Formats: sequence, structure tokens, C-alpha cells
Amino acid sequence: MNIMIQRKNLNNMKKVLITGVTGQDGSYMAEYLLNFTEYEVYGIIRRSSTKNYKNIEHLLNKSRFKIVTGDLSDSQSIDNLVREIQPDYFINLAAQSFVAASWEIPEQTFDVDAVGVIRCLESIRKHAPKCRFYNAGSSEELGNVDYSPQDEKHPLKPRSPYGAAKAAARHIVKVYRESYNLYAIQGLLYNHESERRGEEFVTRKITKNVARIKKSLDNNQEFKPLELGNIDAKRDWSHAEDFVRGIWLMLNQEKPNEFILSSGETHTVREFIEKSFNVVDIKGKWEGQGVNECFYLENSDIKLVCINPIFYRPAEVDLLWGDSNEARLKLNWRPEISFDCLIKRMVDNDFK
Ligand code: NAP
Ligand code: F7E
Repeated sequence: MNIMIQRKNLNNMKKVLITGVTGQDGSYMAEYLLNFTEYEVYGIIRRSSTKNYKNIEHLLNKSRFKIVTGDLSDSQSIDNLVREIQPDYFINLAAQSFVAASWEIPEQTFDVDAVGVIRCLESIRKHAPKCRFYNAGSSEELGNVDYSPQDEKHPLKPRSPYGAAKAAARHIVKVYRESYNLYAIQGLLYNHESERRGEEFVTRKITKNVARIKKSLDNNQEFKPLELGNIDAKRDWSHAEDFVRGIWLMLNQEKPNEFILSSGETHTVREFIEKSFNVVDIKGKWEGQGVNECFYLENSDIKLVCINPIFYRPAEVDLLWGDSNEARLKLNWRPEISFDCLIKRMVDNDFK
């Protein structure tokens, strides 16, 4: 371990161990908890030849934020951390989280996203059974949905190795909760995005490219159109900042209940594209069909967006739309950042 860990915390601060702290949700979660003086946050990063601190740079000088190393593929590293830190909360936000990649690396996805969860649970069971554990579940577990909007009773019908791994994790979290009386839960979260979203996910890919295209148009420069896959897929998008609050509420209930977090609205990728261009005052029109469909700059033959089938998936989840009424009622949680505001924040950030 690369830091000295105080075994007894003299200030009586609660210790929160967060995996995935360099990612979108992990960085927002660390930031959120550091706003409260009673938490000491241990962010787990995995060893790599190049540091990837972009999302947490602004937290590194905070005395209550500590970086430790560990990897969900390595039980010993997780076990050592839980034994030595004795966390009060363990928030597992690490994953191979890119659905499209999960067909290319299915074993690695399953190892990190499903078996990795067993590694966390075993360490908690052995060394810190009072620790509250949160695992990041996903609407991808529902997959080929039976009805909309989907609620907590919807069956698990995953369509990707990623969705299957998260569904397996959901079962094992429940097994450990019931077998060992652990406070272990897996929320079911619909898509959430932000200025920190990875650049391969469709929303960030769109907002980055809208900024690039806007700059090229302003400077009369030639540009390549943005290439996308299935633009008719529907998703229920929110801002990640709203969701870390919801996760924290879920972890602090009297009893360990699992909830859906979602905006309660669904939109197509196509709509996301149109609204993103609108933010920078670019109007376009759709022409053509299927793989030949393009989004043209209004009153011109300049292509802004076109379809590349390379981005189609072996199996698609066509429609996700979450019913988060239970969370709203029982946790008194609701998202505050609207779909339009999310898009504006992301486009403005990329334009800057
Ligand atoms: P993200 O930005 O892709 O972050 C993933 C994090 O996991 C990164 O910090 C990454 O570290 C870390 N990681 C990957 N493999 C690891 C391993 N073997 N050991 C330790 N750390 C590892 O993901 P996110 O969007 O914040 O999502 C957070 C969690 O919520 C994930 O479990 C995701 O599957 C789930 N989820 C996300 C959404 C969403 O819409 N964002 C919706 C539902 C569920 P590196 O920096 O080293 O790569
Ligand atoms: O795709 C379509 C694609 O990769 C959204 C993860 O956070 O949310 C996320 O998974 C939709 C899909 O996210 C492109 O086919 C079209 O229908 O942004 P995405 P996702 O697969 O919904 C869930 C809840 C998670 O748990 C995951 O961790 O957009 N799409 N064209 C495209 N998607 C991408 N990435 N790239 C395209 O060019």
C-alpha cells in the first residue's frame, strides 16, 4: 500500500472507500463527500504506466482525500485495503463500463464487473462486516424491455456481456446481503452523463464533435462529419451529479433497499444530436435513409453527421426509460438537472 493508513481515526471521521475514482461517477462521488467534513475519502486507483488524474486533480491537495492502489481483478489488493482501512462505506464504481467494448473483451468485462464484486464482498464479509457496500447496477441489466417505463419489478433481460455481468453482480450482492446480513445493495441507474463523461460514449462523442464542427464552420475550414451508429436508440439521460446524491441516500437508509435512479424521460440519440447543434446555433436537416441518412447543414450540402455501421452493436437495447418514483418517494430524491441543461453544459464545456 502506498500510504500510511491510520488504523484508529482520532477525529471519528467516517471512512469511505471508492473504486473508480478516476472515472466520471467516482470523481463526482469523492467531490460530493469531501464537502462534508465528517468523511475521509479513500480513492482506489489501479496501477498503470500513465497517471489518469484528470477528473480528480482538483481534489489531490485535500487532506481528507487519499489515493490508494488496488485493482478489482486482484483479490489480494482489495482484501488488503479493506483489512487495513476498515471502511464504513465501500462504493464500487469501478467497471469496464463501455457496453460496445464488452463484446470485444467479454471475459475481462465479466471478471471486473461481476467477479470483481465477489472480491469486494468477500473482503467486507471477512474484515469489515459492518461496512455498507454499494455496487453500480445498470439499466443495461433490463436490456430487451417488456414494458415502459421500467420499474424495480422489471425482469433482468440483458443484451450485452456488460449487461449480463451487471445482472450476475446483482444476484451475488443479494446473496451476500441475505446470507451474511450485510448492508450490500446494487442501485439500478439509467444513463448519466456529464462534462467528465468518457469520450467514447455517445453523448460526449456528440458534444465534442459539435464543438469541433462549430469551430471549423466559424473559421471556414473543411471538416469531417461526425460518424455514429444507431441514432434511433432511446435512452433516459441525466446528469451524474444528481445520481451521486441518490447513491448516497440509498447507502444511508435504515434498511438496505435497492432503487432505480432515472430522469423519467426518454430521448433518441437523434434528438441529442439536434439539441447539441442548437446550443451553438447550428440548424440542420435529416436526409436519406438507414446507413445513407445524413444530417446536413440547413440550406447546404455540407454533412454534419452521417452513419457508419461500424458503430452498430451485435445486439442493441432499443429503449430505456426508467420509472424512479420509488426513489423519489422513499429517498426523497429527484434529479435537478434537466435534459436540455445537461446538453448545454456538455456542449459549452467542450466548446471552451
Ligand atoms: P467510467 O467513467 O468508465 O469509470 C470507470 C472507472 O473504473 C475508472 O476509474 C476506471 O479506472 C475504473 N476501473 C476499470 N477497471 C478497473 C479495475 N479492474 N480495477 C479498478 N478500477 C477499474 O464509468 P462511470 O460512468 O463513472 O460509471 C461508474 C459505474 O457505474 C460503473 O460501474 C458503470 O458500469 C456504472 N454505470 C454507469 C452508468 C452511466 O451512465 N454512467 C449507468 C449505469 C451504471 P481507469 O481510470 O484506470 O480506467
Ligand atoms: O450508447 C448508440 C448506442 O455507449 C448509447 C454506459 O454508461 O449507459 C451507458 O451505456 C446509445 C446506444 O451508452 C453511437 O448504440 C449510436 O444505443 O453512450 P452509449 P450505453 O450503451 O447506453 C448504461 C446505463 C451503462 O451502464 C453503461 O456503463 O447510443 N450509439 N452511435 C452510439 N454509442 C456510442 N458509444 N458510439 C456511437 O457512435
